[in-house]
Amino acid sequence: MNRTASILALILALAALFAVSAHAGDVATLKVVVKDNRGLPIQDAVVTVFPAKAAAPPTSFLWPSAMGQKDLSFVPGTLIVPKGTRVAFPNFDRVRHSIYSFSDAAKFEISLYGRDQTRSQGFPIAGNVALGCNIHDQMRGYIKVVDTPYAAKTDREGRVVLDGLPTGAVEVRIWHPAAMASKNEADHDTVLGAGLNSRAVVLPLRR
Ligand SMILES: [Cu+2]
Repeated sequence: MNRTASILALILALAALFAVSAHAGDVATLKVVVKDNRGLPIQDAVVTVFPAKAAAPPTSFLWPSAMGQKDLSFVPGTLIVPKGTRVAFPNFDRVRHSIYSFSDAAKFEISLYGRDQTRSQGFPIAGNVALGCNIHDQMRGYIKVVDTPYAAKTDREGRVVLDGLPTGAVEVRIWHPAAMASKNEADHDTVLGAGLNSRAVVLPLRR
């Protein structure tokens, strides 16, 4: 390799390195651990993140947009879907169910339907939907209809990790059906730096 070619190769290598680091500098990962006021982890809290510069709404998430009924329970119990999604309600039980919601984000009632049948319902408005069954009073399910691509629910350790966020100011909202907050949702403003950001949040619950 002659001298000019070596210098050119060095410049190209530096340019590539700069491009990688500049790109990494724009991306944040947010880890949130949600605990109640007794210090116990909260499972199935929904964490949504809203950057100052609004992100394009999501079209889908990695999990299916379905809320089954199995052993007289809604499964998965808490479901996150993008605004505008049609959610399937497959019935895996031997008995019939009749699902309803009185919530502002979606008022509907699905008449009785039986085993191995399914019904679906559209959710065009972002918000919180509480599901019930006309036959089984104890059945409770929740659908969180979101208009941000940054959304996930906490695991058994109360933990959630959201990747691919922009750096800078964001609003973090944490929702749980028993949260003692307006509309069961607490808001936290924070600023994300490049790479991993960890936040611990206390969300008091009604017990
Ligand atoms: Cu039922």
